[in-house]
Amino acid sequence: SVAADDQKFCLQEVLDTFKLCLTENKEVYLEHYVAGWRGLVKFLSSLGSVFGFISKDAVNKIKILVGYMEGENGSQYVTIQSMVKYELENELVDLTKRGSHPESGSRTLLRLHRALRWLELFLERLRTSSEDSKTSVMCSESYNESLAQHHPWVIRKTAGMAFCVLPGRAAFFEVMNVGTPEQVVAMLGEALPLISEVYQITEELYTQNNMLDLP
Ligand code: 1PW
Repeated sequence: SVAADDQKFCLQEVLDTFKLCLTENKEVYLEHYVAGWRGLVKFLSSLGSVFGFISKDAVNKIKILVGYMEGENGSQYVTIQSMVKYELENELVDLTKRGSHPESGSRTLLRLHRALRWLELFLERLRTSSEDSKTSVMCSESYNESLAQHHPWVIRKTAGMAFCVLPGRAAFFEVMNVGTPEQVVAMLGEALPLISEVYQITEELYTQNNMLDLP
């Protein structure tokens, strides 16, 4: 049961891992970024099985990145910055169309990066929502403003159906396991600037290297 589970889910812990992401000179540790995503996936699965298809892709992408981190060139995969530099210098990235490197770390991380923007927008809506706000509406608005632009029709359709069965705001706050709604709002207020900073730094890196549209 959930109560017997010693690693009972708490969204605070997940968002805290994003705090660990930034190095002194504002690079992003891949290890903690991936750990943050592991937690988010756990959170998604606690929302119900309909989110299985969403988590499945994220899990797959996490696996790809961990494979590189634990692989023979793992020392190049310490930060997102070092990963991108290494993969570009060694021509390990398909830049314009799919070729011999369909699962580069750089293109894999870009997918999670785009999804992180969705999360940021969604949590911000949740933070500022009122008691009668609908999670399904907040979720689909955030999605349409961000990730949806990168998804084909079939995925947009499926995601839309999953949003419809999201638990209501009160149940949602409970699943987060942070405390009262006021405490959730406070926690989100602390966590969001961190997620936002990680997002911005990654976005800048990909912009500078002209890599926002990796196939
Ligand atoms: C309640 C808040 C939840 C925030 C977590 C967000 C997880 C988003 C994952 C969406 C995945 C939808 C299904 C997968 C689609 C893939 O095709 C797509 N992946 C992503 C992460 O957008 C693109 O990856 P691909 O096909 O180019 O390897």
